[in-house]
Amino acid sequence: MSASSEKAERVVVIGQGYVGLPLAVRAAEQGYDVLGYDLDKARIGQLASGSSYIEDIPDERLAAVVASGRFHASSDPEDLADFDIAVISVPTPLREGSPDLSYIESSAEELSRHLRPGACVILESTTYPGTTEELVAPLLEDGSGLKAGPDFHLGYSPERIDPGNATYTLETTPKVVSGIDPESLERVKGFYDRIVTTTVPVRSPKEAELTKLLENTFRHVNIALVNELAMFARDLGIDIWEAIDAAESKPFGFMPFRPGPGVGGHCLPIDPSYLSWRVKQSLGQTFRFVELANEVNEHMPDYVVRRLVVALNERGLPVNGRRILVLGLAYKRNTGDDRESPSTRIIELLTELKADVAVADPHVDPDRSHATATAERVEVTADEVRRADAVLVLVDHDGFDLEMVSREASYVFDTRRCVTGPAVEHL
Ligand code: SAJ
Repeated sequence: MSASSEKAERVVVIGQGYVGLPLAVRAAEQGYDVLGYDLDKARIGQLASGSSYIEDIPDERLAAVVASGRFHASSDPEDLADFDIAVISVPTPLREGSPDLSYIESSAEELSRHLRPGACVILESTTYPGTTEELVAPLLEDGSGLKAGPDFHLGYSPERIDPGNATYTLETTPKVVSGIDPESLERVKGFYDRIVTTTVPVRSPKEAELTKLLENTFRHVNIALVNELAMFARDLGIDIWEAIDAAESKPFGFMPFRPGPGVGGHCLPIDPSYLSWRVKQSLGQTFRFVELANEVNEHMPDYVVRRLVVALNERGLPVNGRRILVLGLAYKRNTGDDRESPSTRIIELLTELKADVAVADPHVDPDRSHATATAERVEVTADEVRRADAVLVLVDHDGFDLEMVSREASYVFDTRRCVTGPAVEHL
């Protein structure tokens, strides 16, 4: 279909976050008539004015599709009417350790009121295998009186957005696609073939749902492996960092992961638990790798604090009243996202020990921080470093002047092996 000759297909993308907005903008650029839908009215206002709050979408790209008339933003559910293709890209958090699919449910219910014969619904949110067919399909059918398959297409395609990754973008990252029947798969694949370079069809939504969880559980388990190994290697007097660097020289059969202060972000601390929950709920079995990985990774903040306490104790300094300069609030380097960041737990623990905690992170906007722990926010100056009894490096942001830190600090505990010097200890 040429964009000029026939009426553009209408696409609605529910959820305009780090997944939904790039998809909506790309679809508009590819000639679809796109509605970016989100409940957050402030976000909608920003989008309508061409102001992007997602680092992967610069204002210029957003403003161009707004000006083209192919992208509109709305929080009014009535604007979901007449869609040909609807994509659900809403959060799937954990609530007390169990999946919370309430955003998917409300999105499906909203869509069902506007679902027409021949339309297509695609779920992108990360969730346990079975969600598309056992939860979303019935909600769409109940609200519309239509039948998934014969009356409308339905499929699942996991998101693989890595915020800030300039190499692997939405367009250049292969996209796994699926449908509840061959016609749905063909329709879902056809949509993404216009959005990304490579699509990867699988036999059903369950395989696609599991693919995403496998990808992130693989990382979570391997990070836990090196975290547990780091603790043992320390007690055995072995440099784990050097061993990992050496193992990385193996050109096949090895993939390096490195120890850290814990695992944060919106993916790894959450996605694997969707898998273990499903196994428990459906089979009554315990997914031991996930449970163990959670246990090890969640223990790292306690381990980091204990190492710091011991180091201060060796210098005759009780933690109580000590000035600790924490470098890094974000969950990983060069990002401003501090969701589930281990830094939060570490700051809480140090505060409970009555340390005088100061935090520096140029990437994390204090007004948008999710950190529950309150601590003084400072710049990383030589004065602040000299004033501290210990500098605790939790995130290896490129913007930190680590040469100065190494030169001026009386003691540094570096959990990312990004600082060297006589006063520096590594995790
Ligand atoms: N981490 C370690 N050691 C490692 C790698 C990560 O401690 O060797 C920690 C990080 O510091 C962070 C957490 O784990 O706190 C998660 O790090 P991550 O590198 O997995 O980053 P995420 O959570 O942003 O993962 C995303 C994922 N992308 C999607 O789910 C679409 C993941 O699949 C990507 O592989 C990853 O980005 C990436 O490669 O950047």
